[in-house]
Amino acid sequence: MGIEMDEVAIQALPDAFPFVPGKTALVVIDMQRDFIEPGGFGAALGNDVSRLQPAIEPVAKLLALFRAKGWPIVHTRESHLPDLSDCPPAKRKGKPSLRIGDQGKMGRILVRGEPGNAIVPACAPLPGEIEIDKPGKGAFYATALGTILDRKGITHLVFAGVTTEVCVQTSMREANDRGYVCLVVEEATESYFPEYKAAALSMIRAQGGIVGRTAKLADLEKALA
Ligand code: C5J
Repeated sequence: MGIEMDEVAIQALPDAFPFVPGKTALVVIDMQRDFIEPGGFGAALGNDVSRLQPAIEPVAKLLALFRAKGWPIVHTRESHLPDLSDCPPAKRKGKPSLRIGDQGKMGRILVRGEPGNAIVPACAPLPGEIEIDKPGKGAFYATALGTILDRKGITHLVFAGVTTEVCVQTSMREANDRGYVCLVVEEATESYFPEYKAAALSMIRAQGGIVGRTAKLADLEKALA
């Protein structure tokens, strides 16, 4: 059972995020070796994977905070079945040095169960935490996430993970459409492109927080201490 507190207003942009203990889950998107370490999918697409590494420590801090309170945690992995039956042909198009399903330095690229598909050790799930393997960018598409959150009575989501403008933003938009009140923690998300991270955070907070809010990790930690 988590520690119950009254609703807490977290300083955020464009306005305060109403954190409701017992109804708020942390969703950590795709902190996988395939995106963050050399030799995986991110690198095969020509990206400088070192750019994602600054998110590791803030994500670990968020995990520690939620674990200390006993609040729900969701980890996602972008992954495909070994026979790629859940990978649309369009997703294997383009000219990366390695395509989804090809053999890379950390096993088959973006394939479920391969070493590269695992979450980096500093952010690894603990027993009892929710793990979602997702074939798409969004965490709700073709997964049981919505059903699991409904059963737990979750109405508010705090997002972290990589990459800001792809899987984090897509998942947050899916959540927003489903009625969840959403927050993304700024230091706990990264992009291969700093300008895209800045733009994604700016889009999220635009128009009165049209899909959610953004907050600094320190403001979350201070308010929830
Ligand atoms: C990408 C992701 N960038 N997790 N996936 O393909 O953002």
